[in-house]
Amino acid sequence: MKPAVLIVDDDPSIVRMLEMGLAEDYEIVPVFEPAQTLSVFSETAIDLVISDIKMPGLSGFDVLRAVKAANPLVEVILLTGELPDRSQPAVDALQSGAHDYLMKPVSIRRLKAAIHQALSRQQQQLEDKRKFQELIRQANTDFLTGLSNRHHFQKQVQLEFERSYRYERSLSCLLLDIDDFKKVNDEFGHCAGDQVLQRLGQLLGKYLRSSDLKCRFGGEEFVIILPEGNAEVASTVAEKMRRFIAKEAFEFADPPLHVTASIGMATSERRNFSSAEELIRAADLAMLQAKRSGRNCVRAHYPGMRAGLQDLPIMALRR
Ligand code: GH3
Ligand code: MG
Ligand code: MG
Repeated sequence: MKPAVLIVDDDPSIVRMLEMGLAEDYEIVPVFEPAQTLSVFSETAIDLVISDIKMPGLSGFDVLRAVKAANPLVEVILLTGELPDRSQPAVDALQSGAHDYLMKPVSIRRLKAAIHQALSRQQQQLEDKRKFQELIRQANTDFLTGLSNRHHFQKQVQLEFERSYRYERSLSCLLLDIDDFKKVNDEFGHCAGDQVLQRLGQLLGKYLRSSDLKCRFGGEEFVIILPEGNAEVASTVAEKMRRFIAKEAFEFADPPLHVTASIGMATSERRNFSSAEELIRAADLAMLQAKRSGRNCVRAHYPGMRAGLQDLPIMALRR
């Protein structure tokens, strides 16, 4: 597909002349009425703009500013026929962010070279942007499960917690720990264990809402934040998760292996927790309670729970 080039000049003969010279290589969008430039630009996918500087009602600099505000990656080449001071308009144009500045009469060869260079620069910038976004994605993602890693999650959960705290909205946290996972590794090998973690990550991605935060918190632990989720919602989601995990069959074993998970949940409402860390800690305590209750079950945190567990050291509960 040819790149789309918008050409605007109040002199129709110039627009026609440039269109003829460039039509072989580019999809030309001619604008004869400068006032229509911005509406045409916003309604059409344009890769590059060529604009006269001096036009009635709208200058080339106005076009440049509007184009860059709408999409900084679209390059603009300015043209002018004025000659009183040859260098000043060029300096102004380039300082304002134009890719290039050409004097009339325009040489088509020179213009083609400028367009080629502008589009190459645009491609390079797009590629840099894509690589940068990919790096950010990788830095935020757990490579095995594709969920948020702990570092990224910590930032996300702060924001969600602050929002819920400020507006006194509910927010629930589920902490899920796979039961007897060490045995899976011991019996079927570490790669099989990795497959289990990977599949559970996919299941969480599939069954939970995109607005829920999903994180691989540690080795075989996952944490989920349900924004706007009250205790009832949390309990429904946790039970649904517990069931779909237990149902999943892992075919690397014969007969297929089933794993289970213990889930702890805690709900922040009416400012009962003062930080995200406290909320997660409460869900962790509830998860340990689920382990104590025989595993493969869901337990909710309640205000006195910490005291109830004090007689047993946490490490002992974790086995
Ligand atoms: P519990 O029911 O009490 O949670 O028992 P558990 O065996 O699941 O818990 P434990 O904490 O004793 O063992 C966790 C195991 O998870 C040990 C560790 O080797 C394994 N693990 C942690 N991270 C990974 C990983 O990335 N891949 C694999 N395959 N195993 C992992
Ligand atoms: Mg664990
Ligand atoms: Mg475990």
